[in-house]
Amino acid sequence: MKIGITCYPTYGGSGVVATELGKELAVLGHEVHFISYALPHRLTQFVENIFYHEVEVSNYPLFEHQLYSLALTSKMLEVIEYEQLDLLHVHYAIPHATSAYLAKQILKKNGSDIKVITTLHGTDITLVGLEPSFLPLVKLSIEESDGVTAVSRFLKEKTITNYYIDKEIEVIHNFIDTELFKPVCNKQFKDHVAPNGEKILIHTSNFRPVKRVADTIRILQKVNKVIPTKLILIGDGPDRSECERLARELKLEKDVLFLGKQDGLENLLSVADIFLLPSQSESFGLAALEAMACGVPVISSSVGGIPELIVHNKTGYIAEFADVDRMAKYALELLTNKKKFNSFSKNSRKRSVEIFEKKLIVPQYIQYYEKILGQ
Ligand code: GMT
Repeated sequence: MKIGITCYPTYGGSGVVATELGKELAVLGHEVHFISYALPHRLTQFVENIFYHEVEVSNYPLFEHQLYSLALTSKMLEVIEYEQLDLLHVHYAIPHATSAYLAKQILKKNGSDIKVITTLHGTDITLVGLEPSFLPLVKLSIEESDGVTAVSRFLKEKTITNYYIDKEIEVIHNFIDTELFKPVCNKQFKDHVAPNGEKILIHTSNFRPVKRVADTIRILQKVNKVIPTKLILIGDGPDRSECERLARELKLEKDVLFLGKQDGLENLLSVADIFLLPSQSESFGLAALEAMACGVPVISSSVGGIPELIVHNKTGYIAEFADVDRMAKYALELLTNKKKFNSFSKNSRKRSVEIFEKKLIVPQYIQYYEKILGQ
């Protein structure tokens, strides 16, 4: 197949899923054309069968705001026509599904067509998409897609109820390369973070309010009173300064390491004892899956699609959203019970390999492509 993929090229779960999917499709012999405003950050080296088409946006002085969505439609049309694409797979509804819808309409006018598949990832449905300025467009673009997938059962239900959409939505969970993300020994990094053998908590995200990163610092404060513990925070975003301030205010600045954006997470996650995900909303939790594949148990809030990933009391613990006391209690339970910790760590790795390995999930996308192309 010749597949066009549009996604956000920056850090963020939807871009990671789209890029890893494209890479695996290419390995399986398909031709993949990425269409975006920058090279996706996980596309780090040359891969045969993968092509990148950059969207150029006009800077015409009359336009106070850049018209990216429209420029994207034009680039989609160009790539569909010249590369003879079979289908266009867009990740994150806003604005990608709308740009694809427009491209499809233009093709129709010219007596041609392209199958469009939209994958819903999370905040495009649960947060931004609900804003009055986006809602009608998101609804239309989903309804007019030839196929729609969601990354969890939770997200599928939310889409149907929030947007009154009467359409089949296929659930295809996030996936992970368990040969890349696996338990590794990184003694140098571990000694750097915890020179006196302290326990290690870790969290990775884009520091948006929805992630509640400050909760991870409050959990550390409680755990640290019982067991010497460090907290590694990876990523950057709007809440980072506030979190740095909180760490100083709680006199934890020596125990919280802000690493900023990092590549090569697979070499860092394994040093941790527990991954924290206290999000307010989370359609799946790819970051937690990455940790689980590295054998790191996860303590998270009980929101969104997280219970589809984490099995309470087996691979980790799930607590009420914002219940920092309980999350700290769970962390202490794991950090003080070696047998339980080892079992949770083993179960986490096993679950990632047996259910969410990319070799199991990517074929679900291929089957879905074939189904939509056959309609
Ligand atoms: O919140 C993020 O980290 C980014 C966001 C995105 O769409 O780029 O992530 C969403 O998509 C991921 C991949 O499908 C999911 O694993 C995340 O749970 C989801 N984030 C939220 O729902 C908040």
